[in-house]
Amino acid sequence: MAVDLLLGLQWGDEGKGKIVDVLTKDYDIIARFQGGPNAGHTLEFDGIKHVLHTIPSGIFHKTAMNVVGNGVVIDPVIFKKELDALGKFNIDFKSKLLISRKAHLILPTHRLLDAASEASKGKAKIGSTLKGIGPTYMDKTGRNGMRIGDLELSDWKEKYRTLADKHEAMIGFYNVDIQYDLPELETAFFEAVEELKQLTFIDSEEYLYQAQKGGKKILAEGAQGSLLDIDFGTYPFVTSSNTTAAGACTGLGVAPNQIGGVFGIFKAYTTRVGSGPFPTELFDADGETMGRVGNEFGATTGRPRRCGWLDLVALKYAVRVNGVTELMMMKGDVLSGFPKLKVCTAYKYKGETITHLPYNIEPENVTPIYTEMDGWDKDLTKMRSPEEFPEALNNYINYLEKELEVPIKIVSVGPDRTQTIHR
Ligand code: 2SA
Ligand code: MG
Repeated sequence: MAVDLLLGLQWGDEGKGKIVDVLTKDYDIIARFQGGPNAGHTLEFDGIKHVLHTIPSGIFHKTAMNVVGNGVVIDPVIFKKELDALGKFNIDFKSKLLISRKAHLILPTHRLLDAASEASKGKAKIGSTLKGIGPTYMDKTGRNGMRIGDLELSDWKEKYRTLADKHEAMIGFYNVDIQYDLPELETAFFEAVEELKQLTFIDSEEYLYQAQKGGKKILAEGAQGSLLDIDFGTYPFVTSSNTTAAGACTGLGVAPNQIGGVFGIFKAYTTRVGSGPFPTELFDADGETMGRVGNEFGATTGRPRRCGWLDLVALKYAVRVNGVTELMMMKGDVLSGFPKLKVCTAYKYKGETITHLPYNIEPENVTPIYTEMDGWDKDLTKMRSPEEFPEALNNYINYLEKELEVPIKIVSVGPDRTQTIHR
């Protein structure tokens, strides 16, 4: 059985959590392969909204196993909070959640380093979620990190102390005013580690290999989006992991020839949270409407998300980098009521019209060129089949399919599980 992938094609918040939750009934295992508590995956069903950060979005289903892969970075303190929230809903996470020994640990000092780095950059800051993501991946690639498997060793606290002391010295180098009480942070950390140790640690690449060989269906769940990829995103305004399809191979130990479907999720418009270039960003009433109707606030930090029209130049790039085989369009319902919709089909770049994503997409280098389409005013949120779609929505979908050369198989018309239409 091949491993299917589900990935965000924009700057994150496309609705991956919702779709994984919807698809889980068809899978035996859901596996996260990168990112960590910077992610905010929102799921809604039975009138309740759940937000997951590190735990895979298959956790609410009875039978599916959920694997936190080696490519993920884990903050025990946030993880414990997630577990506590699941406990309140009587979710038996102990038997359904497995953690890779090779996943890296976010220490309290990683969070402090993230804050110090951001403070030192002033206006040029990345706009990170301040969860310690960058410093933790730096320690991973710098070969200094601590992994989940270390917690099984008797000397892990010494290893912790050495690394945390080094971090403290580094914080000093930034020369910024960061207030913190490390002993207090460490008390919470050590407590949370004890809770984490109650869970099952595994060699996840071996587990997934055997599962796959035994005919189990596996879905890899991406976090953030393709334009935040450390290599292919809008560097340096990116996250510190590979959010694109290749990241699933390195973040789970799945071989490239074992990848099956690549499901790419995008919003019918575009959002971005944090700093960095965003060619189709709107600063007018239309952008404000998208943010308000779409309830565009960071699921982890609560920050308002920047909003703009759909950018086909960027979307085509993401479709190619990931090898997307099926598309899923989210939040079409938010566009109801716009008389005209714009889609960016090319950029004006250094006096030329180009249709690929160039190295520099800052506003001074790139001006979007739009195609205008008719909007629709019908409320989509109660619709349950494509036959009910207004003609203008069908035109929008058909146009995107033709441009992207990939079928749009799911259209989501609201946050709830039931508001998911298969085509
Ligand atoms: P980081 O924290 O080092 O990964 O931040 C680096 C950049 O990546 C962006 N980023 C995100 N963008 C969208 N959604 C994310 N998750 C949360 C959500 C974000 C939130 O689901 O809403 O609540 O603010 C996410 N995580 C990281 C980040 O904004 C930086 O631009
Ligand atoms: Mg999110």
